[in-house]
Amino acid sequence: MAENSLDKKAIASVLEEMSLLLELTGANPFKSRAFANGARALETLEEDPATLVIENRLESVKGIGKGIAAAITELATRGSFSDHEELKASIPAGLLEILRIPGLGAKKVRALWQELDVTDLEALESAAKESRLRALPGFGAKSEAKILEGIAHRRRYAGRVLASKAERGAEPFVEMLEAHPRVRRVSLAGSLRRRAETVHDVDILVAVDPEDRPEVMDAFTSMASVERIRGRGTTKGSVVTAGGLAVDLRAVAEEEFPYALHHLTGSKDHNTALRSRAKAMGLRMSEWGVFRGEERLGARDEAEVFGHLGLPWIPPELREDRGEIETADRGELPDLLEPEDVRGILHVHTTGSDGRESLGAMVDATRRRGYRYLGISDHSVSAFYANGLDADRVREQAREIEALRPELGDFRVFHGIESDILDDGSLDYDDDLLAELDFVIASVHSRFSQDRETMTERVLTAIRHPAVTILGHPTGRLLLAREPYEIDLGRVLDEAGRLGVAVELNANPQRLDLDWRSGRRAVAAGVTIAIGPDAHDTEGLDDMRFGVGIARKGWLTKREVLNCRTAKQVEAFFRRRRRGWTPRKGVRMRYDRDGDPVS
Ligand code: DGT
Ligand code: CA
Ligand code: ZN
Repeated sequence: MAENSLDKKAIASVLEEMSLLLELTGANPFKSRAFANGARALETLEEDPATLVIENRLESVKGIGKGIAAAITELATRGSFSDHEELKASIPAGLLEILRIPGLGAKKVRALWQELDVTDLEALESAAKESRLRALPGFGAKSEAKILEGIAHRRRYAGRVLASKAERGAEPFVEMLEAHPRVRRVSLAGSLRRRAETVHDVDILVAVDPEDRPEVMDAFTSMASVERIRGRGTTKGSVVTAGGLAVDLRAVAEEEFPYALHHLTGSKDHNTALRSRAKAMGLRMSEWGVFRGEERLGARDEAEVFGHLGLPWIPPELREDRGEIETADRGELPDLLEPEDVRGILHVHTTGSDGRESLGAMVDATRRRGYRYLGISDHSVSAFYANGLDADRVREQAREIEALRPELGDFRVFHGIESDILDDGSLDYDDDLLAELDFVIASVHSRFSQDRETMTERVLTAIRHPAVTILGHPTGRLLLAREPYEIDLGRVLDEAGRLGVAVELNANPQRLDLDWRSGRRAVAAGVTIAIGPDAHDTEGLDDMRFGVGIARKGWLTKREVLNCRTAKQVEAFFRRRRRGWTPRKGVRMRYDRDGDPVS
């Protein structure tokens, strides 16, 4: 098959969209339904559609007729379907956005479009606010309110993507530009360079001589992943990739590069703060330079830009106007942790629970990446949806780890568990079993909607259990999908600091929880941070770098991060927490703030 062929899921989603587009344009309903049926048929198909194409068996599948078979063939071989592309180009792009608002199907969106000329979210919003929607059949005051709510919700998330996704999308562009003979310098800028957790678009800056810019812009806009060109001049290009990612390119002269890079990296608030500083020093700062009167002060790199303002270079992660300029001025910027400072990994899952790879495979992959130790933490028994381990299987896993030991040399495997925090804050096993483990990550995986006081007490109770060494993903957020649960995080951090319980910075790109905004608060509370990939396969181990990025953004140094320590130090950290604790057999205890059991 061609290299840009699509898989089953991707083909099904094009068919699904085709069905919607047809309905939107008011085409024959049978035709639209045929595509919807085709999508459903594919979803339940056990075989790879590519095989069916090769063997010419598509039409023998129930729900796939001649026309749909042709569409699937085109998608499976070329990676696109011309009718779909034409149809999509023929309607306002905003209609597909509107379709994502809950309660608005193709029929209603078509009415909005045809009757009220509503073709994007802004127009929809004003029409709803001005009570103009209720003139249409099927719309009323209630649906107007619901639509406004839907728009607000989408706005909160819309147009933003996970940094991990943006990074993947940006990579081919940066690589191409780095290899391009006319490009003198390249850098990512914007929120991606600042290592934000979600980004609106990708900003890339290049230094290119004026006469070479058209050629570089051509190369940029004709990249394979570009689906749409939003704008194209000689100094600025803007495209959208097939994955829906917006990528902007700015071209400047080499001598402007350091200033442009600083400007384009932002954040806007940081830039504004820095400009006021310049002003107070009798200078003027813009994206083109720092000026004393008419004179432009040259700079070869960003360090010299900051130098003109009497400051050391401030790492991009910190440029959020959260005190970095004052701290830099005092010469007290933290020595941010580096990826190489991380010595080991805590928090991975295996096929024991819901992981996709065996314990042995996870150990091997961790060693091969140069780490010195690994902490296994499968799900606990209450997490039935994740195939959590019962007590017998925990002990079986302990024996499995024991059996690996002879081959490990000085690589350490810590045996832990990710224990659910139950409704009342108790853990998921009896105390004697917890005591057999090297470490325990306690995490909330259920009842997210408890009120703030209940949730806070629940988590405080959990971390007061002497077996608990790490509090997992402390706010439970899923970026762009689920808000954090209500919790008094400050109180939790203070208690974790007092107890010597580490707090996780979950490095999974959809979590990145602890939020970087809480990093300095955690340090002030004396909390140790454990950066954990929460890996469910070996590839997931590579998510560590997102965790490191957020740790840096949270002003953390290697001193505060548990897994920057040696295996021996980590072991001592685990042990210290349990000192003076006498676990009792066959009981599940809760503990008060003094560490005394409560029943
Ligand atoms: P994003 O794209 O929303 O994830 O966040 P950024 O920070 O990448 O924002 P973007 O792409 O709109 O602009 C890139 C940088 O350009 C931004 O971080 C700072 C600079 N910038 C943009 N607009 C302004 C402005 O109005 N004033 C100042 N001082 N800087 C700006
Ligand atoms: Ca941006
Ligand atoms: Zn978890």
